[in-house]
Amino acid sequence: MVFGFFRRKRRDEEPPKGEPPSVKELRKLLKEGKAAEVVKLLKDRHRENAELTALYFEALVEAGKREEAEKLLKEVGKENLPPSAVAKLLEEPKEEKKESLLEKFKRGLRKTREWVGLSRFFSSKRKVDEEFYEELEELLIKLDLGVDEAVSLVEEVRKKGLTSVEEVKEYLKKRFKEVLSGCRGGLNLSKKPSVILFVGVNGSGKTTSVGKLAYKLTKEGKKVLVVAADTFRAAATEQLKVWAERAKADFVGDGEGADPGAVLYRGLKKAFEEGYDAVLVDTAGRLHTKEHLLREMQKLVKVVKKFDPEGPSEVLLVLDATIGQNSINQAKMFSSAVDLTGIILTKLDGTAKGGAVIPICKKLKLPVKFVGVGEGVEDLQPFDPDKFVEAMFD
Ligand SMILES: Nc1nc2c(ncn2[C@@H]2O[C@H](COP(=O)(O)OP(=O)(O)OP(=O)(O)O)[C@@H](O)[C@H]2O)c(=O)[nH]1
Ligand SMILES: [Mg+2]
Repeated sequence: MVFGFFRRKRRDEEPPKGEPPSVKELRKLLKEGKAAEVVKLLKDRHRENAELTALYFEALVEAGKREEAEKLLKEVGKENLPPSAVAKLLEEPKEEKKESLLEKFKRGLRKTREWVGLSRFFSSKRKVDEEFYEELEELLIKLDLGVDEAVSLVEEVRKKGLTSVEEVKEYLKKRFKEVLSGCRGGLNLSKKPSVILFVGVNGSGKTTSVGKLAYKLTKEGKKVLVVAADTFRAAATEQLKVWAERAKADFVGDGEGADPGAVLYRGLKKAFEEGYDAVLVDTAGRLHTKEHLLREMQKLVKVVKKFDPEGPSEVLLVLDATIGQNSINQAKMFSSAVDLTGIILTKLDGTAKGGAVIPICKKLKLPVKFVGVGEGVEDLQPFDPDKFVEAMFD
């Protein structure tokens, strides 16, 4: 009843029916931060005249109703809308909607879950019999766990004599978490500046990962320099520059055909003289030959050693998760030339081979420092084995 009273009281305060709030009143509401209310009030009225349309647009932007604001912008054109509100709409990063780490992994591993049918398999009410074990083995192979690994894991489960599907699921989760916990590892940023080289074959996601990491670090308040030591591919420098701008990081690059060692030298000189916290170095993914590429990486490490005799703080191998277990060969190739300190596994969102993390982790014995779960600036996430496994199954 009390509720009814207040409702009635509020209604009494509103302007009498038939007299909609004036532009002045609506502006006042907007100023008071009641954008959502203005949106409601103008929902059916904003086409009446240009002033109301402009006001409605402002309210949509303020209320964070991006999609509707974008639609209106397209419909009426920016010349008919308040420039400050248009600027605000265009400026705001699209992915403001905050996702938790688990949600990000879940989104990233959607294909792994759906294509491989993990959640379907484990949610079914079925008996744990021979047929079940056979299917489980197939499933694990599809996950790109590797045939040997899949067979031995199923053997292990069989020996446990588990009787329900739920128990098997929990057992596998536990085992996956155990394996992956050995690959946990944070970024080493103990030096000032910490020099981080990104290496990997072409298309694996180096440049994108440099950009995302730069964004993450500048957001944490760090002074970040991005260096374009991929001078082989046309447009590589330009691509990285765009990322650096997006990340609000400083940038050093000379463009196509420059000597990558010289670019890196210039970048490091600046970073050591001007007190940067981190230097992120993008490198080429393809040169004339594989030998040439590996020698190039060695040269870059030597340049870093001129500034820091201990060498780079991190040499991160960027691997494309869609190639699954094949990445193990790539890792062997790069580690024959330089000392890798960790892995960034990209494109987890685009693959059903999310399970490949397990053999990669087991065989390479390198920490997985980050995983890429999309092309957005915030789609690089620290690798959390427990959350990762949960996201894989649920
Ligand atoms: N879906 C998805 N796409 C990604 C991810 N990371 C990178 N990409 C895409 O993969 C493509 C290649 O990424 P780049 O960062 O240019 O790869 P690179 O290793 O720098 O390639 P090169 O410069 O040719 O050696 C781009 O289209 C990226 O947008 C990710 O985590 N998820
Ligand atoms: Mg690149």
